[in-house]
Amino acid sequence: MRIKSFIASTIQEALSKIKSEMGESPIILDTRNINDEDIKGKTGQSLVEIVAAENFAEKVCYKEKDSDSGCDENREINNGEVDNDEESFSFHQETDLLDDEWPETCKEWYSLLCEQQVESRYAKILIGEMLAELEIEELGRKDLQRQKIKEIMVRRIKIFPSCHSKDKTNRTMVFIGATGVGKTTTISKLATETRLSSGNEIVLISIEDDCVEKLNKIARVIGAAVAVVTTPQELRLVKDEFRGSSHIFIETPGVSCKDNSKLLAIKEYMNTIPNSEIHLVLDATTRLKDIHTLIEEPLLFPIHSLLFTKVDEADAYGALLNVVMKSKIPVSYIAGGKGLSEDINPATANTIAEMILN
Ligand SMILES: Nc1nc2c(ncn2[C@@H]2O[C@H](COP(=O)(O)OP(=O)(O)OP(=O)(O)O)[C@@H](O)[C@H]2O)c(=O)[nH]1
Ligand SMILES: [Mg+2]
Repeated sequence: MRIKSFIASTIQEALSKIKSEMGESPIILDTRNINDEDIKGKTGQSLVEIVAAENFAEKVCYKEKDSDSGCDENREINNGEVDNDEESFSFHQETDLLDDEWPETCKEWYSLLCEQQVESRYAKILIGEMLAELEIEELGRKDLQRQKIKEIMVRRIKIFPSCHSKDKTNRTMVFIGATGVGKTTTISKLATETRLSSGNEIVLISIEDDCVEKLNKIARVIGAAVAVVTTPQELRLVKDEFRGSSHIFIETPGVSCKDNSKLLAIKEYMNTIPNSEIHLVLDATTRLKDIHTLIEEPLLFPIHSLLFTKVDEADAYGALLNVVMKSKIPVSYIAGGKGLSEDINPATANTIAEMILN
């Protein structure tokens, strides 16, 4: 569906412009006088604005006569399930509205999303889909626009299933990420929560870390075992030794995603513990550009989930969506708080979408 605003000196003039561009029976969505506070024509005369949409039914009939494939294309835009990959978005973008033809409310959504640091191309994708999916009579309703944008975000945000799983045993969770993003704090929170809710045996393992003070402290409080390993072989031995434990939490040394030699060293460790969940810990306060470089290059080993920390300190949450949309990696947990035993929750797509839209 194509919607466009037409401005002219008189209604008749605007209607004739609309008909020449959109055919004999366009759908009129809105009309208004542009008054003194708004813009005026060159000579100062008042203007009228008409927002019109192409009459899709008319277009389909016309296309049916023309070619079958054209009809399929239109049916896909209006009725088809929207595909989840980015190419389908550019399809909508190309065939539907251009940004400067968006209704005013869409421009407001675009600004809000950009303020939240949603990358502009993703904001355009969300709005393009929203326009394509709303019925014509729904287009003027801001509440429905919000609901639709949220729905589209929710479809895009994949959630790591194990964090909601009822089967809470036999998990080996590895936490990888840059220095200071909150790996130890996150392990402390999850270990405490697991211990309190299940009472199961827990082991905290630190790789190549000579200061495990924080882990030791939390282990004493919750009654967990702690081990420090300095070689992949040691890691395998420790893991075997504690194979009866229900949860093994492993902290890796802080690493930048550009530091290939350190990543290779971590990979050696990962090779000795197949079937582990590898969580990439990301600080939600990291600026959009920096967070991108973290996932720009494919890592040397698979990342199973993204885990966001420090949401309590972030002033915008769009970066979460950017990373999720770009990487297509599911999100496991969202943490927000310095406390060692609180403020961590399994992620839901709904929560992330609300964080951005609020
Ligand atoms: N506000 C807030 N602070 C956090 C959060 N998670 C961690 N921190 C703080 O961030 C700092 C670093 O946390 P750590 O857990 O030590 O980070 P790390 O990734 O283990 O750091 P290294 O082991 O040195 O790589 C500490 O001051 C934490 O209190 C969070 O969710 N919110
Ligand atoms: Mg640490």
